[in-house]
Amino acid sequence: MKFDTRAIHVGEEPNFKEGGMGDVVVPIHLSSTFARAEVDTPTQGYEYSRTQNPTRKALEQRLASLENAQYGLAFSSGMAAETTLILSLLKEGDHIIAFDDLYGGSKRLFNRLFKARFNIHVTYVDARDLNAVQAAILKKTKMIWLETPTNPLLKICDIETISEICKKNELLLVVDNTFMSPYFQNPLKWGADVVVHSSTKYINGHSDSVGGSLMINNHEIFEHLKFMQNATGAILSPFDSYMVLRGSKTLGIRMEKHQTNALKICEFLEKHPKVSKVIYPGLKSHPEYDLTNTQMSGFGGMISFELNADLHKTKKFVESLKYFLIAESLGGVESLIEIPSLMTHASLTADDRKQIGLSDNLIRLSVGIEDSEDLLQDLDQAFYRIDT
Ligand code: P1T
Repeated sequence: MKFDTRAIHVGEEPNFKEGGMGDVVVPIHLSSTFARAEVDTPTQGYEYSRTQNPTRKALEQRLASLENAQYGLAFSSGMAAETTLILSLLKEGDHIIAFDDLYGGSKRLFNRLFKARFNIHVTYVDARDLNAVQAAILKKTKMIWLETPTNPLLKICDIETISEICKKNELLLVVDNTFMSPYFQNPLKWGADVVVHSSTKYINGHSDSVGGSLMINNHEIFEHLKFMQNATGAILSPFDSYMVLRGSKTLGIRMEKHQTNALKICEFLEKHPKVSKVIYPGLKSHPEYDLTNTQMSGFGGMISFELNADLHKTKKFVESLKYFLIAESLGGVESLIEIPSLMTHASLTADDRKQIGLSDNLIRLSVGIEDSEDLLQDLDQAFYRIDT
């Protein structure tokens, strides 16, 4: 089955047996517990909804299939997936090497919870520099954590080569694939052990459900994570599982349109005299453009850029837009705009931001699937308002 077929059918095969009605869409199983006819025999394997739920199970099969993984697990948010993953696989005193540019919330979790309370230290490196990755390995290092492209600077690192470093040093490789979605990149294929997604973003795609997921090939790791998903309990609800099943059906066509629109917007921004810098993986000016073409099958819908203007005028530009809504999050059908230093990455210190090259007036766009002409016109009129 190809991607678009899997996105529609896997996990939602009609059930003609076991009292099934042949539903074309999986029902929302709200029951928190499942009665059994005999003490020793859970009905169809279901006992209690935290442990397993039919709607969530359908989604977990879908998620695994989209990432070409053996197993998928659905959580109540991307952060819940990350927390469960680290609590499951690491212990006090372990060490993580992470890409220096990550979603601000992930850094907050690492620094304020795992480092501060569990003595799990993180060394942040520019993972584009393989020597820096290698040099950061300590005796107690257990895991390398990457985003590629990163949030919000869209830095890209070589998953396959880093996975070789991991294998040689017996480290686990985790890749947060939220920005590309499983449609444009499959990190397991390049040697990652676990893929993380905030399904709040492209996978659901409609800005109406918060969720996260883990996709895995290794049976032992899966069994351990599944045990911890139940033990710690940060599961995705049946209703949200249904929402994500529904949203994920159009992931392929949405990603294509996000990308087409993003390319048109980049072309416009690159030529604009009021723009000083455009970062997008699909631009030849992107420093890792060659790697982009081997590791990913597309470039996605996220653009970061800077204006020839101070923060005051940058805010004015952002506030003058009509269709680009000022909001955190990304990957929905509607276009969103934000200033990471003031919003998604405000939890980083000014020094941290400076070190990774995140300027105060960087603008991040999540390009939606509206008509590109409307989006371009909207940007155009906002440029005129900067100086008025
Ligand atoms: O918001 P949540 O579903 O908990 O996912 C967290 C998360 C994890 N990984 C990446 C790469 C992310 O971008 C996020 C969430 N990011 C935003 C809300 C944002 O606007 O960047």
